[in-house]
Amino acid sequence: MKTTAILAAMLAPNMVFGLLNPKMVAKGKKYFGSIADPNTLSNSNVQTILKSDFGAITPENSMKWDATEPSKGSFTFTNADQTVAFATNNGRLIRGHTLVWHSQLPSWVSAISDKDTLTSVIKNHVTTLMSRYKGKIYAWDVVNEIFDDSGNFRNSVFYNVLGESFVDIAFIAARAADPAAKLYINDYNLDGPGAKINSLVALVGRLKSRGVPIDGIGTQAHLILGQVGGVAAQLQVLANTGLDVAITELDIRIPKDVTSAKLAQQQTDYNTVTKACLGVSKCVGITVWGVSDANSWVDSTFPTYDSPLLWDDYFNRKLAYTGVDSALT
Ligand code: 9MR
Repeated sequence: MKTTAILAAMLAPNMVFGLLNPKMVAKGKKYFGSIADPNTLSNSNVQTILKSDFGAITPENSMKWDATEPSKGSFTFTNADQTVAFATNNGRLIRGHTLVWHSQLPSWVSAISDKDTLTSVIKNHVTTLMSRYKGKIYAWDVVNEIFDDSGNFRNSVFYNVLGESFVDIAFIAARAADPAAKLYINDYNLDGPGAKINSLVALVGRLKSRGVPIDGIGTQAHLILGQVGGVAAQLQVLANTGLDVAITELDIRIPKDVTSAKLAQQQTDYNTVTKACLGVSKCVGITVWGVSDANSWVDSTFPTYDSPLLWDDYFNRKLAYTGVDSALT
């Protein structure tokens, strides 16, 4: 190979010696992960990058209630099976996401008003999903986003019909279905002090005192450029419960227009967040919520923001990637 060809190969976007995951593992953590589902796995760049840099996969949508039990007792696993097969065939850990969540919830569940019916529906949903993938899932997000930003239980069918006991019901069923899986509560806006993180920590205390099986707290970390300074301290607050903690859905969105100065700030921010997990012994790993800026929920949900991930729209590594890499090196 000519020198120029060697240089070109070294600068190629997906060079094999990227390897964020092995570097994370060398730091004593379990994984550096990302998301996938058949719609993104169909892109060969996504597969290449998942294989080169990521050690854990969270199915982005395929394990949610609307995808798996669209009508009562009738389960569909086509997409979830494909994602699990990709992960296990490549030796990746899997974070199951998510069992009890007010969103992407079929209307037949929201219509339930009777305690016994809802209890058996939750148990059956949790048990069916976890049994299907028993032994293959490292951790499950058992309940997701159950608090509003004021720290009150969110207005959902689960809380409205069952009160706080829906959490106990879900976790107890989860432990019975797959005793080896780590069981998580997961939420967003836990990146700064306030009512929401206080409520979550207080609930974890009550669950532990009632003997409800729970292993971890996931902080989603959907962050905004330049506003990541609270992550390390809050991660430690969560770890002080004694549970494992994980950053489960990391992205750092940039207010438009994207400039080279903002991309450099994003590099700093990703470096800061990565170091936050490294600095908390209970933090087991980081999952980034997407591979490329071409496939991010941010585009449709926050149209005035852009470019939240580590690879750009064309699957070139961004400065953000270097921000993670340098924290791990
Ligand atoms: O990334 C997911 C997107 O494709 C879906 O349309 C959306 C629907 O609610 O959910 C997104 O993922 C969410 C995750 O499951 C829970 N935390 C917030 C994530 C971003 O909305």
